[in-house]
Amino acid sequence: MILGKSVVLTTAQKELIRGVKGMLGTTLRTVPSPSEPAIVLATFVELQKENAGLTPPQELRKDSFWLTHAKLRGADCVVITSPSDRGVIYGVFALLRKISLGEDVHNLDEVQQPYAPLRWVNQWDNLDGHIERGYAGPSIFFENGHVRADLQRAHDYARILASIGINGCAVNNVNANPKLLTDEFLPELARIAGVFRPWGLQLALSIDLSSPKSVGDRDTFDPLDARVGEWWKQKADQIYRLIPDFAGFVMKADSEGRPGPASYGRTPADAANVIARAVKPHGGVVFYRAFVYDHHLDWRNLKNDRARAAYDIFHPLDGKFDENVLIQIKYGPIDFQVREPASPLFGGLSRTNEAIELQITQEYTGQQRHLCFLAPLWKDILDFDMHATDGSTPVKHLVAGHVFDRPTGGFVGVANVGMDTNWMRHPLALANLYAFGRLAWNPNLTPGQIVDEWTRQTFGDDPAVVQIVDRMQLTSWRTYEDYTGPLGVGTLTNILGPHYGPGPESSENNGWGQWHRADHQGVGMDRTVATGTGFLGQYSAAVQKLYENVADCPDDLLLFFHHVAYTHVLHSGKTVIQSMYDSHYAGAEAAEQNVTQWEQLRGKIDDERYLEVLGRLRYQAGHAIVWRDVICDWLLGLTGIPDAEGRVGQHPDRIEAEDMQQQGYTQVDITPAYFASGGKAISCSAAQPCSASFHFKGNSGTYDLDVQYFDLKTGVARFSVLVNSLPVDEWQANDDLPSAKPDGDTSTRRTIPAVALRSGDEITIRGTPDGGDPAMLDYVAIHKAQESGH
Ligand code: GCW
Repeated sequence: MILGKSVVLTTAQKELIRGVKGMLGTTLRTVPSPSEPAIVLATFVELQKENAGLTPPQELRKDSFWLTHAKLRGADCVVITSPSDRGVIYGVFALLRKISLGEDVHNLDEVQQPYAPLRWVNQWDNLDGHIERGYAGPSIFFENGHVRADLQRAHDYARILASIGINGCAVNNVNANPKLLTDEFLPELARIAGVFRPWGLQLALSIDLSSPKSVGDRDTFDPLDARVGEWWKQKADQIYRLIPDFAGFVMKADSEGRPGPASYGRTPADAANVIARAVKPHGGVVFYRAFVYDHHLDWRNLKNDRARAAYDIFHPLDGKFDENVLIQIKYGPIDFQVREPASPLFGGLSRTNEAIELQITQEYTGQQRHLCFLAPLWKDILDFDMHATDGSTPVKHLVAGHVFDRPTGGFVGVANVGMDTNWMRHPLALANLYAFGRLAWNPNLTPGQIVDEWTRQTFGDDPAVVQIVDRMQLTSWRTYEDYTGPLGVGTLTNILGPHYGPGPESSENNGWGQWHRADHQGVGMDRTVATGTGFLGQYSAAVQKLYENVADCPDDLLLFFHHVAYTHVLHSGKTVIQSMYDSHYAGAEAAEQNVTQWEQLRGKIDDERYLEVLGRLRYQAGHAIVWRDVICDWLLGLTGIPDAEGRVGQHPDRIEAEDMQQQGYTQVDITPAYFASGGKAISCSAAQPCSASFHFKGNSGTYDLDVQYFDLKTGVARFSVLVNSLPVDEWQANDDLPSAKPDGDTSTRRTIPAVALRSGDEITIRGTPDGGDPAMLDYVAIHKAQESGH
């Protein structure tokens, strides 16, 4: 039964009926008035009309809800109530979550308040349907320069977001196309707002500061020019006429080539405020991104440091932003790396609203091909005490506005879901979206609690499933860090390209960033006050003290803050170089173990998801070895310091393709050499299939064969493997990895399990090129078959 009238309450009711039917098989009836025990959905005002004596145990703020039980019109009722109708939806989802987790829902009396008022996702969708740093297919909002005709997926997305308490969604890329604000386009956006509305989700837009000039009729976009202010005001009024519940704007300016206030010698506060004033009468807000830095810094100057930029620019402006502006701050000072310290800017604004920006889409953390559950990373940042005042001031308090009693504050997650049925590409990656919503609602939850909720709701209660999935998720961040970028070195990915595979030299010697400064003697960025870039001086004294001295700095962030010799001994007792070798091996090993762990779940979850995840975990385990070998070979080449365990550069179980008997294939040098085992591969440029053969020299037995090849995006090459001319496997190199070259992005492993081999057998790999993909082969590794079988 509903008390109150709105489309949101009706949605809440439908969702409750659907959820109860789906989980318990019971069909609830809707009634105008309870004559028997009922579930009542009510705004608090309406509830009090029925029973004025009902008082919640805590004050109910906007979006919060109270789950309770009461006598209404003589019947015993379960009550879900909130000051806002949106809060009732959140309450319904909370009740459904409890049911699905098997919690006792009798005699409920619980108030839940969201931690921060603004909990948004950003989508980096372009109007042509492509999503910047999106890994799960095209946009659910845009196609061919327009809003999609069919917005079913946008509606479903709104439902997902409502289920985790998200109340705003900016639908377009922060590298914003000004066309969105044109008179022609706004009605199209109103259609998206229309499918969001029943879920209490508000539409927001990313905007380009130059709009008054680029799509408007002004000859300037100077934020201090009154005609520009007038343009924004008229634009805002027009938007609110079409979309009365419009949430506000997100702005990226003076960053990575975007226009900004600097063009007119104005400040970010000038830019933010002119727009904030336009939306203010309508209750709108402006999220101004602190991701502003110079990507043309002179890398030869060791004092230059991109990490300083946000604080250097925004701290002096503290107090200059209007009350409906929030500064949207990425969690770390660089850019969503696998490990960074909390941005000093969180502690640097006391008279300005803040929001934290987290990245759900795994741009630098494996792009949803690798498993990397980010809640533990986010949680470390949210709990980190900035010592912004004498008391404890963790980041979560600061961004929610609690420390300095700010009017608002927020959590923003860059989600980038796409048209893929499972939204994120990797079936286990949806846990990151879930975790973002849960932490934005309540950052005091632990990653363990969150993942456990997610696993049970996703795969059911089988203890083996829950245990294995939870463990894999909770260890996945460390595993990914171990084989990509340990000790705070930042990721060693190709930062100039797709940010995916290893590319350790790309981040140095250019203006985009100063990262690891690795040379023959040492590695790491000296960001100390004493001898470095002075970045550490942006933190409070207490935080500075944690990191300023090499001797105290925690190992996990050592190379972020210090440049040290490879022989420097860590708290762990290992040298830097040996620790790096070891963690790359440990990480690759852990990725392999995930495959065997997952295999224990065969038959315990549906085959479709079982096989999909298995394929992804196998791929990850193979690519973790690529990462391991590229980074370890690069370090060995740079330092000349051998691995004390004798592993790096030693691969006795490999047969290099260039050493095989070749037909049609030609040998090619790979540059840099560390992208291929032995620095070489073979390539088939013939029109015919090519082949490469060798004789197995080991003892007779059962072996797993790993075939390492390059899967270029420029075509779909085919491979087959034959033992004594009998085929044992064939496959297509049809992944859409983000490179057209043989490199750390495209190097791929195919494992052929349990092949019976006798000494002397001839093994042949046949490659059939296609288009621009010359079926390149790197090596074959042969090892004793794993016990579990595949
Ligand atoms: O990490 C970088 C990404 C860009 C992104 C930018 C930003 C939308 O590589 O793709 O642009 O951050 O956050 O603005």
